[in-house]
Amino acid sequence: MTITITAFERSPDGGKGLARDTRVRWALEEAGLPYAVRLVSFQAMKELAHRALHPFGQIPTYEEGDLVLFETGAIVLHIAQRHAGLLPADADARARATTWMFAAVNTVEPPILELANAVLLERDTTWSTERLPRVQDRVRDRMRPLSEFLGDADWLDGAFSAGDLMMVSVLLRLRASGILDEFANLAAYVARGEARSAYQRAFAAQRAVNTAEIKEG
Ligand code: GTB
Repeated sequence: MTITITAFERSPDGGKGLARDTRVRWALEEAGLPYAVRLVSFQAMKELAHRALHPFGQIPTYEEGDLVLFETGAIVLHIAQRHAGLLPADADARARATTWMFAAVNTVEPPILELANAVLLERDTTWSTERLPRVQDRVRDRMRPLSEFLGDADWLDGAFSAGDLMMVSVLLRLRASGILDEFANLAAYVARGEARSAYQRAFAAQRAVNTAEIKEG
């Protein structure tokens, strides 16, 4: 059955792979699944046709026959539960890998998003300079224990899993701030994720979209 995802017609990051379709592409590549991509403009995302797929008018979405999903955590979990390569066979290890997926989107990603918003949207405010260090420290408050937990292991819980895929995807957004490099083992962990051939294919696919010449008309 054909899998179709949606992605930005043109990502604001110009192809750095930070938009969330990259993590879905990565999961599909890890699972060896072919997929199609429907590109949507910011305007189209807010129209009824897209909101029938995504109530909040965002990307990515995931269609597989009659099944329509949104939320990258749910999409990656769906892929991982039905295809080999992203979750361990042992039931307890599967539960732990799923826990790391939730930790990535629920515990680690929120302060990283807060930081991105502070930098992108609040720079012109009078209180930005005062607030920014506090927001950065809230990110460090998550990075420190994560770094301690990972230690010198390659992945969070044994072999690479969907938990690592989500965590690396979340941490990638932190690179530009310099905070990722304050934690050498986490920077190396992210680099290990990016070095995977499945990630490379996912990254190249989204980059091709975002660096292609814009067609007129
Ligand atoms: N929790 C949802 C999920 O995980 O699927 C969040 C989905 C989401 O935030 N989607 C964003 C979106 O559609 C794109 S990824 N935004 C448009 C809107 O809300 O109107 C977020 C994103 C956008 C741009 C960059 N960038 O340029 O660096 C990075 C990440």
